[in-house]
Amino acid sequence: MGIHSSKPQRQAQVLMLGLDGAGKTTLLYKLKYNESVITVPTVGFNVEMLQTEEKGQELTVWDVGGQRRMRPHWRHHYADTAGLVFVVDSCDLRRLEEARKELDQVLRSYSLKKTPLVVLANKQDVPGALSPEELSIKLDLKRVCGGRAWFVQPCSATTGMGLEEGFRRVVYLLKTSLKKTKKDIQDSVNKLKPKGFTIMKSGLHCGNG
Ligand code: G3D
Ligand code: MG
Repeated sequence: MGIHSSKPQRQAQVLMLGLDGAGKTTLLYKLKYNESVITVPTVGFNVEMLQTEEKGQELTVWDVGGQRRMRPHWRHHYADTAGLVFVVDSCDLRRLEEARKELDQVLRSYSLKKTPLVVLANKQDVPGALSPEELSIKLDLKRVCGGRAWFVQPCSATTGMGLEEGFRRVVYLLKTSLKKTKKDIQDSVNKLKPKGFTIMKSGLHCGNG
């Protein structure tokens, strides 16, 4: 991931949202260039193409500023969005409720009704970070995700842990019909590369409606 292909076969637009400070810009550039960048609050957006291992599938990832004044602009990106990534700072307990409300609001949009969602439980390198299971409860994912495929991926934008798995998961959900069972999702996770086993260690937090 992160390398441009000369002949992309397929392209999908992924919208990456989350509160300011969640780590969106850091993780985008870690994935793209494997570099740790010093970020400033994103005003407007960053957009990068990511090449995946999935038969030339290319993702255009939009990292839209998460500051309060930027959030009303999120909806301008909904129409063309095939997959949604919501990044959460797993250590910022104080703002989890704010994150939950924003996610709930985003998912209520008619344009995103069936759009699959991957929640990136970021900053897992920090001691005390909430686990994916704790986050799915705090964000009330089973309820707010109704009718869509979703998955929670633990990651760290600083170390790179879990980032590729998270975006591989996006590709998988884009291609998987909602009728697929949890068992199918579990089987596919088992087939992921060894790095993906971190998902298994902490349990599988996903749903299909
Ligand atoms: P945003 O784009 O979602 O607003 P940024 O968030 O990417 O700008 O990151 C906000 C701050 O969180 C940055 O620190 C960044 O280095 C830090 N950060 C991002 N991801 C991680 C992570 O996985 N682990 C840790 N420990 N820190 C992370 P500063 O100090 O520049 O504000
Ligand atoms: Mg940013």
